[in-house]
Parts: sequence; structure tokens; C-alpha cells
Amino acid sequence: MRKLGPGKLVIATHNAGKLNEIKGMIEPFQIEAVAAGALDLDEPEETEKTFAGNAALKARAAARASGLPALADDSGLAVTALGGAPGVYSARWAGEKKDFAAAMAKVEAALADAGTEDFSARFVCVLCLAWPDGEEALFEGEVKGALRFPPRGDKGFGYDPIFVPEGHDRSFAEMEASEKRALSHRARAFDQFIAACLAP
Ligand code: ITT
Repeated sequence: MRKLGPGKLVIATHNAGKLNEIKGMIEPFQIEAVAAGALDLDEPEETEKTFAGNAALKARAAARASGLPALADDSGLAVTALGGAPGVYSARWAGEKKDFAAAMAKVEAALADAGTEDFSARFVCVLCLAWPDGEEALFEGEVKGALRFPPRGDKGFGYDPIFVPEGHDRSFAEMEASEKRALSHRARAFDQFIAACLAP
């Protein structure tokens, strides 16, 4: 696998929650993380139906526009009783205003409509590293858990207040960043990225 040497890496996301987590994970390495927003890069439309497809589309666009290697994250919440929804549409369920209180209420209502007692869910993250010459690599991570209502906690972002990871009794939004980092879908995908591209 092609290694990433010291230098700049574009973090191809416009989501501040993701950006913070990824910056924290990259900190120990000799990599200078540059946010897509700081380079004024466009936010491409996510037209694919898979996490991998959308991660690649975002990373490719950022690498091409910047001439630098770029790392994109496509992620979401997959609820078992909803057939994996909201899945790749997790951001869209929050609408244009990015209202995640509304998105979490939508999930709760959909579960009530389904009349199910199965509240199991997982968070999925696919990272794509794209190089300006067109080479790409994908890394995937997931964390299993269960949904719990009402939402609890004020840390994290997105659907964190309703997601309780397996083996724990607090939601991601009730955990310190370091605790979430030890468990999360993003951290698991990131560990694979480190092993393949950053470790000597
Ligand atoms: P970028 O495409 O610019 O990265 P986005 O928010 O549109 O930002 P996605 O299309 O990947 O990103 O949407 C994923 C959504 O899933 C995101 O908006 C969150 O609400 C949710 N999500 C992903 N990871 C999460 C996490 O660790 N905790 C809570 N919610 C998460």
C-alpha cells in the first residue's frame, strides 16, 4: 500500500464534528491536516448509494481540486428494524437546517411505526484516501449498539445522543471524546488507514 509521507493532507469534510474527531486522530502523526473549508473546496453532491461510493467521490473531488492527497469520510447510522435506514441518507434526514433533534425524532417515529422492539443499530464509516494522480484506497469501520430515547448527552454530534455502543450504558454524546474515540466506527476505519498508509 502506498504510504503517506510527512506533509499536507486535505480532510475532505464540511462536517465540523467529523473534522474535530479526524484532526484528533491524525495529531500524533507528521501530517498537516487541512480542512476542505479552509481551501474553499466545493461540497460535491453525494450521488452514490453506498458509503464507499460517496467517500470516494468526495476524496477524489478534493484531491483533484487541491493537488494534494485527500481523506474523505462517509458515514451514517444503520438501524436494523428500518432495513439499514437512514444509512447513506443520515445527513439528509436532518434536512437543510441540519436539525439532528428532528432527525432523531424521525428515527424514533419510524421505529414506532414499524411496531418493533428491535432497537439495534450500528454506525458505519468508510474513509477514502485519494491521491491527485487518481490512486484510491478505502478503509471501513463499524460499531454495533442500540438506540435509546429520549436523546441524552451534549457531547459529540449528529445521532450520538441516541446511540449506546454495545457493552456500555451511556450514549456516545455522554462520553468524553477520548472514550468515543476508543470505540467508534470512525476510529476503527482510521486504525486501518494508519496501519496501511502511516505506519512505517
Ligand atoms: P461531509 O459529507 O462533508 O463529510 P456530512 O455530514 O454530509 O459531511 P455524511 O454524508 O457522511 O457527512 O453524513 C453522515 C451523517 O451521519 C452525519 O451528518 C452525521 O449526522 C451521522 N454520523 C456519522 N458519524 C457520526 C458519529 O460519529 N456520530 C453521530 N452521527 C454521525
